[in-house]
Amino acid sequence: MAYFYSEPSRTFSEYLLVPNLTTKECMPNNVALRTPVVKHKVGEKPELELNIPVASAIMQSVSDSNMAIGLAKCGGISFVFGSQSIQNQAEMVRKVKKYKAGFVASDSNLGPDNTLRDVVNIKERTGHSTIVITEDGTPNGKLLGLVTSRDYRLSRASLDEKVCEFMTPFSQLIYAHEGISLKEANDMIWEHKLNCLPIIDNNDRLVYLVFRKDYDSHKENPNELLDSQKRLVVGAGINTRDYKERVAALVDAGVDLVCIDSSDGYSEWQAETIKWIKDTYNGRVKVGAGNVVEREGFRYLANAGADFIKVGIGGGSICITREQKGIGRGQASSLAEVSAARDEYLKETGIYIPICSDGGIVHDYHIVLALAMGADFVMLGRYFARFDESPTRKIKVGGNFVKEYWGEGSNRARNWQRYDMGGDSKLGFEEGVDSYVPYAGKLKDNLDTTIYKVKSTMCNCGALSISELQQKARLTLVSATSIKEGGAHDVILKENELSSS
Ligand code: RVP
Repeated sequence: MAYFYSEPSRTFSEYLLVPNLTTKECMPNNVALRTPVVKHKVGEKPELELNIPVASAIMQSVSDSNMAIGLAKCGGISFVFGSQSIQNQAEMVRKVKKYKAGFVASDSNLGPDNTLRDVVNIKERTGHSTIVITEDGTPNGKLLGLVTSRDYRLSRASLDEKVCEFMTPFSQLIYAHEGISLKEANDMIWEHKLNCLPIIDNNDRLVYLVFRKDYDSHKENPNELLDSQKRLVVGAGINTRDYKERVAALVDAGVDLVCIDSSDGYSEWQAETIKWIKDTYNGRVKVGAGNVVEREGFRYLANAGADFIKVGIGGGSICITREQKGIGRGQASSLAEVSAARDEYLKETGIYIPICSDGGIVHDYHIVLALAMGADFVMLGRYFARFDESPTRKIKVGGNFVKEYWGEGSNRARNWQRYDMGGDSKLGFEEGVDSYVPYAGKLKDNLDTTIYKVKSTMCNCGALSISELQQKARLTLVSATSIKEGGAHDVILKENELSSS
């Protein structure tokens, strides 16, 4: 006879945290959110940790190199989407690893024979007023000069004037050679009163630019997640089909860890993939697996050697797996069972395997609930899709700006490997939708507020770290009536009054 769970499947919005004593040192500034990402022996330092407990989803509409750079600067990690060619994905990873805080690849480049008209156009397109002039007009061509707004007067000059006639030529430029540290570059910027310092190689080819304002922005990101060589940390999604070639290319590009991306991870395909990665790279390449929603799935992937395990089936905002296939489980019930299984495994083996709560985070407080329920970090798609840094188009719909956001199981992404059951190489039916999310601006501005809220709630719970929260948290189920009580109620909201008048 089929097994029936005695408890209903529960999700985040059905729970609240009950405060504990807030001691005087429980202030948001004192809360540390550093959290492990990979398994480790108890008492030992994990090889990889995050500075804030958030990851961006392995999705075309969320995690490209731009998002990965933005999120790593804030202390989290992106998993660059795997539903693209191996070469493109490796290129995205390489771009993140090459990114040096403060050192930027020039995106406004022209050749000496371009005209002032081209300068005006490029300035309009990129919004940048420093234009690099290279022999072939590429970002890494031989440096011939710079054009800034101080080099021309639009009211007097002809738009047909050639760049080589008014640029500041190489002979008059202050520049530096590759290998210079950010601090040294910054000293030169101050000493020579520059706005921009070009960095060139031994053949006078442009490598990077360092801007005065970028050095300041570096200081604004004290949580930056860096590897031992001070490069940003980045992850990548893989599948259980082409993993041999894909992992090799990603490792070559410098990826810090990979994660098998699947809607249902309790499978022999995943165990085989993990084993191959562990054997081939002598355990050096870290691999996450999932997704699972209960104890057996967790134990299966733990025994297979997974470094972290993702939890959640069918809870994603764009996910229709539950409707299409009738599989899944409420995210809170899944997390409660999997974190209990993790603790059981820890007791038996002395090894801690981090778990990641993936999908269904709607409100910021859901993040604290997920952590309190045992997650070490959370993965978010919808949340990050709303920001400038996500790879999708920003458009105006009904007078409001929105960004596109589509599921990996939608016809748009056609990521059949994620839903692979070992048959034909195609997406048999849709498990995701194509949608819009409200545009929300810059990642950092939003994430700063979210993290501040997370820390504040932790203070209410008397916890200064995630592990303390997990030990101390007291969770209560809420009735439908008390959920209503939690929002503004029995008042006339001024916003509504104004908008309807
Ligand atoms: P959300 O943050 O609620 O938007 O959920 C994101 C998660 O949804 C992803 O990390 C992934 O696990 C899942 N997903 C991605 N595509 C689809 C789908 O098409 N069904 N689901």
